[in-house]
Amino acid sequence: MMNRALRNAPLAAALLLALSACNPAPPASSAAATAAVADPAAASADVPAVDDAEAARMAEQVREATRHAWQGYMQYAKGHDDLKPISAQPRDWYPVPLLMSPVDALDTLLLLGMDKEADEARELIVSRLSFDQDIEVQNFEVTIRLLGGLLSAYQMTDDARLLALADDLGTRLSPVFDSPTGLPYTHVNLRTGKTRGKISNPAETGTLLLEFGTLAKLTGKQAYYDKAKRALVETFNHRSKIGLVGLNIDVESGEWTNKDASIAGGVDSYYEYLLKCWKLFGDEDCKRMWDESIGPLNRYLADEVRDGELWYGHADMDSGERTSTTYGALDAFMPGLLALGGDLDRAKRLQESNLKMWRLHGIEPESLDYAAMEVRSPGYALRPEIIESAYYLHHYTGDARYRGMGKEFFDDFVKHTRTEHGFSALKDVRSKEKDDSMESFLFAETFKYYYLLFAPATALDFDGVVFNTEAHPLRRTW
Ligand code: DMJ
Repeated sequence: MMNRALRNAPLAAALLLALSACNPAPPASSAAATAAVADPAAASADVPAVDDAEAARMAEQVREATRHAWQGYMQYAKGHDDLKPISAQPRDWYPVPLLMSPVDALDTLLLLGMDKEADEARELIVSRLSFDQDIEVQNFEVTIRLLGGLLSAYQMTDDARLLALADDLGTRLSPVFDSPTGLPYTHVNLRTGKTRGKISNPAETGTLLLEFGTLAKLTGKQAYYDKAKRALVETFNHRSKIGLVGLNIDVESGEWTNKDASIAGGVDSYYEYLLKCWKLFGDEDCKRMWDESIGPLNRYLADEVRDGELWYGHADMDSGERTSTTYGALDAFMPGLLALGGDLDRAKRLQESNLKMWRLHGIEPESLDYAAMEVRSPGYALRPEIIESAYYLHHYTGDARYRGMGKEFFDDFVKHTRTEHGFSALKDVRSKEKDDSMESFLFAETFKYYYLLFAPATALDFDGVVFNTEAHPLRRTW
């Protein structure tokens, strides 16, 4: 299938330029795997067969689904943050909407070649979005969704208004870094700069450098990079003697208030950014921190059950003792990160566990006890991580098995979550009872990763970009 974005969008043209200088050389094993591409026709028998023609049909189905959700948003929630997909009502995070869905969606609409919808999103953003608001926002979510989305959309369109919005937002968020440790407070008032929230977590303190660093490079304001890097380094510096971080940390004292170590929500993207900040900026400190962190993760959190099934559970950050055998939809990003880091063996094995988790009820739960194979938290929030991992593995191995998994995931996803006006989260994956929620990461991530999994490799210059944790591709132009 010809991707219209390749012909039309300035972004796509830019992405297709030779950007191989963007990333430091990939780890040897992933480079080797890329070269030794498996037979693309040889999908395993237990997942649907997806040849190139079927992949093209799937990519088209993803575009249709994206259009369906976008039209629902435009008809019933235009100018607000999100659409409630059952009641067809808008939902806002704060007293003033910050256009979460349009900002999260814009680069996806461009990549999918949906030019009319992309124009609608961009017009909403430039005409209605203002950060001069007397509202207190969560730094982490606003950074990964809005700052990340504005920056990637700017790089794709060259529309200077998007960079100006990003710069204004970066300035208004920056007071969060003014803590005694340099670890950011969780919330800030966009107009007054007043901060709040001293109990944070590694994901919130350590998932900022891709966005603030890119903003620094594009504006020449180095302070953005330095503040966010200090937050990442301080998170790393507070690791335990055995090299793990916990779940909650006091940003004023630097004391851990919850010592649960895992790759789950609250921690997940901290590890992601250690590796990706090296990939995007070539920052050797990030590489060193990643290299020192992945060993402890594999030593203390990786777990094998039954006949060699690989999972990642929870452990005490000081002793390394196992504290629980839970894993869920958020943890499912880990195969993708392992693949990006060059560990294809663990990546492949963990993605098989992801598939097993999905198949337990025909769609994945928020949390599962993998030892007992019992659901612990039954919701499904339309999350993207399991598809993200399939995409990375397909990229690095060329194995059609990962497109087969993707087809199974997508077919189940549509069957259980599609509504008249969009796609709804599930309250319970066992009963498939729907929840009236459609988070903006459906646009930013879930549809984007589905599309990229099925589209030709030329749809995006994978080696020329680094995805932030909200799947906004950031391109090294410096
Ligand atoms: C997204 O906002 C980001 O991927 C974040 O890192 C984790 N949660 C959601 C998607 O599940």
